[in-house]
Amino acid sequence: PQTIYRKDYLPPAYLVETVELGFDLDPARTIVASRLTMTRNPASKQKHIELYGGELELVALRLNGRALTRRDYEINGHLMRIPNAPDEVVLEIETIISPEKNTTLNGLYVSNGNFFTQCEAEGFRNMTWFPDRPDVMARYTVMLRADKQKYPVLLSNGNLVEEGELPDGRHYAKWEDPFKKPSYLFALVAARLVCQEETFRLADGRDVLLQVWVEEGNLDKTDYAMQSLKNSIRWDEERWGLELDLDRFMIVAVGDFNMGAMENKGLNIFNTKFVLANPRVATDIDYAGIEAVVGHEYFHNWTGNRVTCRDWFQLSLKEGLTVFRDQEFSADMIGTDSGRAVTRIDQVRTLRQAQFPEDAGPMSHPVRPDSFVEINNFYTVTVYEKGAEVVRMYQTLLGREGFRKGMDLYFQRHDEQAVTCDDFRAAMADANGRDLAQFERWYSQAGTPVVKAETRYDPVKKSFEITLSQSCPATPGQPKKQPFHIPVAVGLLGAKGNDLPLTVNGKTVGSTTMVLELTKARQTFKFDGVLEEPVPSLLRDFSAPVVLDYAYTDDQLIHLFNHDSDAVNRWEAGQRLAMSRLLRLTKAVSEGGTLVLDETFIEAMRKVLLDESLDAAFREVALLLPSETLIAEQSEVVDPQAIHMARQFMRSAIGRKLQKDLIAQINANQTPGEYSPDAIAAGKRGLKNLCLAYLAAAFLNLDLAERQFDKATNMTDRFSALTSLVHGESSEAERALDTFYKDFEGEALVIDKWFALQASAPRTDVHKVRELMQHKAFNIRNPNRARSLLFSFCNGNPAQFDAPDGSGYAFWTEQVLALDKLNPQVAARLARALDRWRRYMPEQQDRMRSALEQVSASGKLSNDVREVVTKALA
Ligand code: HT7
Ligand code: ZN
Repeated sequence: PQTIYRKDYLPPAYLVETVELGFDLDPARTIVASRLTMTRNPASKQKHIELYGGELELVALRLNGRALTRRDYEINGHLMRIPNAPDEVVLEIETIISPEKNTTLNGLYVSNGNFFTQCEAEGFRNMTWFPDRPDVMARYTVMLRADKQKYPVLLSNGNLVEEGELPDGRHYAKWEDPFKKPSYLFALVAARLVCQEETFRLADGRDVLLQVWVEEGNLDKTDYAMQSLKNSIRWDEERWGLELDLDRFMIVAVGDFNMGAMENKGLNIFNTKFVLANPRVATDIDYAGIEAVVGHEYFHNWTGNRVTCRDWFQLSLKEGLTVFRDQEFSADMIGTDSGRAVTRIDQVRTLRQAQFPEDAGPMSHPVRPDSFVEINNFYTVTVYEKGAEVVRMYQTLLGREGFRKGMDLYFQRHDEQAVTCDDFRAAMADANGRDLAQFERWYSQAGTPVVKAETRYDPVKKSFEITLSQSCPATPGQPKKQPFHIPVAVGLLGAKGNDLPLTVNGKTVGSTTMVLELTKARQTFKFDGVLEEPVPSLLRDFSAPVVLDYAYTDDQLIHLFNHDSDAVNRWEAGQRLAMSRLLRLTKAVSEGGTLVLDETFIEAMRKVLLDESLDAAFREVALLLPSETLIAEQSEVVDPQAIHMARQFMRSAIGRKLQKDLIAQINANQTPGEYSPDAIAAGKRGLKNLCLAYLAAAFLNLDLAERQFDKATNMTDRFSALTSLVHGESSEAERALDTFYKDFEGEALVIDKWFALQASAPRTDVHKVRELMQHKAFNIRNPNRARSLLFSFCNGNPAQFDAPDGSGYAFWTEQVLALDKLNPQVAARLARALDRWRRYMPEQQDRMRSALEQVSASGKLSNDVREVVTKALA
């Protein structure tokens, strides 16, 4: 397979002004007609037209009215070249495709009898030959024709300009998108669907039509998505001055989808998981996911659609920025400082759980990658979540106002353009008169920087010095790194837990948190007038995506855990206390030592559990232990079974020692009455259900879980209770699983939960997973279902997946190969489960490597999977 390099970027030889598309829709044989008006691009030296095409039957190709023969163009793989074309071109193309055979869900495909498209990144070329690259932006008109009975709803981007009847029971709809867009934002839907719709008034007084389209039985699950859409529109107006630019905005839910959702202009297509919710079927986490993803896709309308990416290396330009925007949206929707803090803690957890390992593994890449084989492999936590952290750092460095000025300038300069991450950085720098040249390294250097802190208190001079030094581990292709521009937010705590005033160079800092700008390999920052020896609170609000190395004592951590005014660092102190113990316990398990958990830790946990001055949501995250993956990342050599046993030991010790308090909190955090997904109620449920889980870990009070399972009136409580019964190995677990299945047999998203819970249960081994694969409800072709069983086992049940006999890896090999034949994008994601194989014990490494080699040796591998396994083995 061919590697594509960022440095090889060339502007397109031809620009496309208008695109007229006609689709005669038929599952077996769809005819796609396209008419492109093109002009030679003065910015290009190339002389030929370049078009990309996938598996297409080419029926006709005409240039300025003349039919082209095979001698008039060359096809090389997926690239067609038409040499010696005139400056002005009208190109007419007719292709035939078979959507029902498209199992990749990339391009035009059929899901449950309906037609949908997915064009990002390069799916458009699976419908017709086209200069399918994001810097070719054109105006689209689309004519859809289909059987009226089977496909009564015909949707595409922009505005509906005409519809009517055709002979033979067919009908048509014509759509026009008034804005220039790249082909990856094209979409069509032809389906039997129903919608919830509403007219909504924008800030400028215009009325727009909002629609949420779903299958008929799901109309009772669209309220929250609609509400989230309205909140998103309002928030984008208020926070950024950005208005909806269309007269109608549609969301369509589909059950077969490779990712979460897609921001097609005016016609967002969503995985049902991020649309459908009512209290009976959706958990608090599902509700939060819907709000975030509806927001995310809507916000792309400006950050991604109006201003798009020049090439796919710039993906984080739209994704990092839009994740940052959806994070801020979710935080603002909660509204309280403590609620914001919990959302921030969740972001930090995701980053550490998924992005740090990626950055330290074989697929490590910069936020703006330099090369790729398959772009679909680069829709990663690095591009998305680390990218969002990079955007957040601009705001930390420039302040909220300065950041807003940068955003305004960005839109002013680049509306309806395809641009780069450098253009974004230039807008931020220019709007604020700042030099952000060094900040570029966040885009170009991979790896998680380590910031080492050393401190010195001088009791005579009353000064406190913080020396920060930075380093960054080598990553593939980048042995040496240059210093980053790192904002390190710090505060100092006095003995009573109060924030001390900060004075630098004789001047009082206006706030008790100060952002230090670390730009060199090593720098010392000095605070004066520090009257007592402080405990430093470093990297407040997780001000940069780095690992902080500071030799905190347990006493200092407990002080921060009890008092830090920065909630993220308060939580962080608890995580550090837990992690040091988990690592010690893991070692003790590996070496056959005795397992003990000190009272100091238990008492710290008890204190936070009982601290009524804290929101339940904060108490929940403060009591959550670092995951097995996180412990593995911090272990010198990974021993998955020891890690699991150590963590289980700690969970059951907490369950036993805090039993009475846990029961009291379960009682104190009931949420009777009508269900609401708001942060306070969700926080209470979260805390209550964590208490239930700790008791279950100690095999205690399972009757509480049983009762909650039987009585619950919402899915959060029902599913949490079921999880506790299964994890607590209750004698009622099987009955509950059966009841749950029967109650929700018709609800695909709930059945996904049913599979996922079993796949990640401590007792589920590979034989059980194979058994579940035989269940009539299992279907490997449906990505949600495949994720719920296969991914949950391979990524979410390490002690069983990494079984010493290698059975998990043999299973993984089989499933990656089976999936690859159907859906390479999904297969490649599963393939990444073995990324960190080099960190395991030698015998385990051998088994993992041989599984990777087996996949790699398969003759018929997609580029997607080939890239992942090749990099893992390199
Ligand atoms: N921008 C969207 C990306 C996406 C996607 C990418 C590859 C294959 C399938 C896909 N579905 C959606 C999603 C987003 O970030 O909003
Ligand atoms: Zn996105």
